[in-house]
Amino acid sequence: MTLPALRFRRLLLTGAAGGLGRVLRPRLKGWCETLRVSDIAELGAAAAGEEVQAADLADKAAVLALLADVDAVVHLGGVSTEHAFETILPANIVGTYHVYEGARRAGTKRIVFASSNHVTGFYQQSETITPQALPRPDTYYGLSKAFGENLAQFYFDRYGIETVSLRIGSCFPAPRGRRGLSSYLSYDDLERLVRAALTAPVVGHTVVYGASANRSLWYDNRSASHLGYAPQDSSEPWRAELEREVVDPKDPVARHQGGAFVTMGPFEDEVSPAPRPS
Ligand code: NAI
Ligand code: 15L
Repeated sequence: MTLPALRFRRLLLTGAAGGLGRVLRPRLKGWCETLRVSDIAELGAAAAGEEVQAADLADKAAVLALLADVDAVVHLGGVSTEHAFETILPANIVGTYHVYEGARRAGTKRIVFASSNHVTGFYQQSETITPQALPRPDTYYGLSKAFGENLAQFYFDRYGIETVSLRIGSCFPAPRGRRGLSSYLSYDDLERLVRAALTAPVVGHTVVYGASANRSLWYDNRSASHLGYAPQDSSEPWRAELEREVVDPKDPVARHQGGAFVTMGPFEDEVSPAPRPS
């Protein structure tokens, strides 16, 4: 893949120990002089051109220190599936606020925020939606991502910090289940999307769905065409296999874009801390 010209002095990648963080960590390195990687989970040793800086997103002082001298952020860190509100709150809501406050104080110009398709998970799979559709979060997790998007809008309107909020579909090595025929995002298309989000000249606060060029898409991304994101992969190679999966069309999991998330929880009695990647 052709990389953009080197543009950044220091890029920060949060959630660098997670599934997508591990995919992006080596790919982002070529786009900056220094890549600062952060997580609460083990990150391993710093490679050439890297700085490793552990931080709990809920710890304000640690996150403010994380943003020092950072030009742009790829913010992936946080709880990435449904949990009790008490688990989501510190990592995703308070934590994302800390990232934006750190960016404001450090003069950081742009943030690429890993939002989620679960901001709009209660739309039907029969509907095609745009990033401007009214949010219909399917979980506390989806609500926390809607908050992050609102935070991004506020920090742009008030302080001029630009954000691209990526409503990522399902980004794994291969689609998982029939729903993945529509929601699948390949790792290479994720890289293309993040590169476009970081390098498009003017983005204000742009919301875009993160999916590959799947034949059966639920998303109309035309309002984000200024990003220049052009997916090159699709879920088509898995179609025959995934279409063998039997689904009950009356099942809410099969009817809604959010899939299984629409029936998850509640997890009131959960006492465990934020999950770690396996
Ligand atoms: P992941 O769960 O593998 O990685 C998230 C990382 O955040 C983990 O390494 C975890 O240790 C870290 N983290 C959690 N709480 C933290 C805290 N309090 N302080 C610091 N770090 C903390 O998730 P994945 O799949 O890599 O996703 C990355 C981001 O993209 C997440 O924000 C997720 O919500 C979002 N996303 C991912 C999708 C996917 O298909 N993989 C789809 C939609 C959104
Ligand atoms: C997400 O937001 C999650 O982070 C990811 O683990 C998947 O569940 C994905 O959505 C999905 O909808 O497939």
